[in-house]
Amino acid sequence: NRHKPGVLWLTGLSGSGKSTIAMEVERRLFAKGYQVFVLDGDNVRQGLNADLGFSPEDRAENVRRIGEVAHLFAQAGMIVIAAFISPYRADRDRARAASPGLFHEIFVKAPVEECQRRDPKGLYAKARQGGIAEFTGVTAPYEQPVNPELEIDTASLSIDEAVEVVLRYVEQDMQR
Ligand code: GGZ
Repeated sequence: NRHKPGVLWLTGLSGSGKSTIAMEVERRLFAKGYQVFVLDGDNVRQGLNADLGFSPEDRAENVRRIGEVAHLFAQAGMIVIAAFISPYRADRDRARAASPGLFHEIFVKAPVEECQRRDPKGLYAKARQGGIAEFTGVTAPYEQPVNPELEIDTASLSIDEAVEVVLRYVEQDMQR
């Protein structure tokens, strides 16, 4: 294949659109013959990281393991799309260091007020009522990326437009 391997690391709040964008980018790249695979909470927190919760320490370990797994996939020649809140800058920087030269940080940006309005799983409401401890954006911090390779404002872009931005990036920056 003509594409380079790499890790597209999507970071952002719950409800920002990370997983939706990741799945659609995967579908579109796969249709073009790319070797691509999504890592997200659904396939990682159920299995590999089923022992981890949401304390700062557990999130750090969650992101550390995902960073290592993403690097293994990239070594196998794949484009990995990792979609995790990954709220701590230091944890993301460690994931970057695990995939030297292969890491692309994509900030999926939406104000917390917008994510609360969307609240597709009712988690923000539950968190505000005290039903979820340490919920990102409510009772736990989110540290915005400083110099991400890409920033996608999902409050002003549709999902389709956001997907196009990522596809354009892959076509411009990840070709051999
Ligand atoms: C944040 C939580 C929490 C807490 C459960 N804080 O929107 P979702 O439901 O489907 O995605 C969120 C997911 C976050 O897991 P990550 O592995 O991406 O987090 S991190 O990178 O910070 O380790 C949310 C759900 O898990 N969830 N409890 N307290 N999100």
